[in-house]
Amino acid sequence: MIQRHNLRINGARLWDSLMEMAKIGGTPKGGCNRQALTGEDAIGRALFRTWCEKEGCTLKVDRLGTMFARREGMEDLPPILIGSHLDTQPTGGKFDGVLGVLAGLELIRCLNEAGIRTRRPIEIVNWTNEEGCRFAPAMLASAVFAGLLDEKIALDTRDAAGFRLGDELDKHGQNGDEPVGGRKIGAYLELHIEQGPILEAGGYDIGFVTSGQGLRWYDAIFRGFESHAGPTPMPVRRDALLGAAHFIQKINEIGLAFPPSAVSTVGEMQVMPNSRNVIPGEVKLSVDIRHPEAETLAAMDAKVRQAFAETLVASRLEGELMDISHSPAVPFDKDILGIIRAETAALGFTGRDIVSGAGHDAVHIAKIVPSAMIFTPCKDGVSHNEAEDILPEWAEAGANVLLRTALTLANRP
Ligand code: HGY
Ligand code: MN
Ligand code: MN
Repeated sequence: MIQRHNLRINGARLWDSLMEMAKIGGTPKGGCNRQALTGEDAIGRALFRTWCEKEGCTLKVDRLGTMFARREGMEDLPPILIGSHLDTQPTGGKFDGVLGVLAGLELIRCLNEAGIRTRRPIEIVNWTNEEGCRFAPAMLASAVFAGLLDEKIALDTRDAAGFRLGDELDKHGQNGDEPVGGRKIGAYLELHIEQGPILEAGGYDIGFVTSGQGLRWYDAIFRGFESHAGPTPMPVRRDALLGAAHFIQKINEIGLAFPPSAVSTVGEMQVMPNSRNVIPGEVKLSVDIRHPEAETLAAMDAKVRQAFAETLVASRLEGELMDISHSPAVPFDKDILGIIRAETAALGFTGRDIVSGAGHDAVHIAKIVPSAMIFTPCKDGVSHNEAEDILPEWAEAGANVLLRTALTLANRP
């Protein structure tokens, strides 16, 4: 039997699996459109299931469709969960989320080849609806698993076309009967691309993710008065889109007001009736603000509410500002971080501490289970873009650190 310290993942096999999965929902520009609980997502899930069952894993699926591929341990102890998400943005990349799920699968393949049995069971997880682009909020299933979001609210969430998440689970045969959460877990590990420029720019192989930054999502609705673009005099107009434009400018100013870490984004907007010769009567848009510190995020939140109120008055509009989600900043487990740092050094890789700018399922799971994340660099820091790309050696390095960290955790009493 190969000794633990000589164990390495098969980088070529991991890369092949990543490229195979990337074909599902593949876009002409080389990205992926495999949005949560679409037909493409169902095909990707089926491929993941086939690969896991080929490795002798038993698949459990919970009521929100999250998949757990279990490899039994020698003792019936709470499992080590390793995973991320297979769903993508509409113009997503090949690696966001997918790297973490398939590196977990590669870890199982590697243990099977080496004939290594761990004390604890290991489960590879594919969390449903991490991205939040189709069904808000993001990290929806892991939030319910962690007891942070009500399961029924999650199932009743609708996408922009009005499709209900629970119905989409049924339609694509993705609903399971396992309870969502409520069971003991030993630890959670998530390998993910950084989705920012720091590691590549610094020439680091690995990111030691110390915490996930806090984020708040809102929906804002502005209501004015639809009328003819020709005869309606400018002074009497109540133009919802003009008010929204002022608000978007204010949201950007809030992101700039707390340098260097604050960020703010308006990513979605629907204009009604969206006709070129009708003054827009209603506009609905999304707001995403983030910061690593709770008190600064709170200050940004207050400014969002103030900007909204001021916009309604200045533009003579009505409207609502709705809270969609609040994921507080969360520190990851220091003990596991220590193992990640040690294994990185033992493998001869370089690494540095980093705060996650993006949200991840680990951010929610860390609230109930000792959790940690491992980052790999990504080219030019680009993600949530079809050009997202990594080097195979980055994937291999990250997966080897994941393997050895998982082995340590899975052999603890
Ligand atoms: O929004 C995020 O940070 C993640 O990609 N869901
Ligand atoms: Mn992700
Ligand atoms: Mn993402």
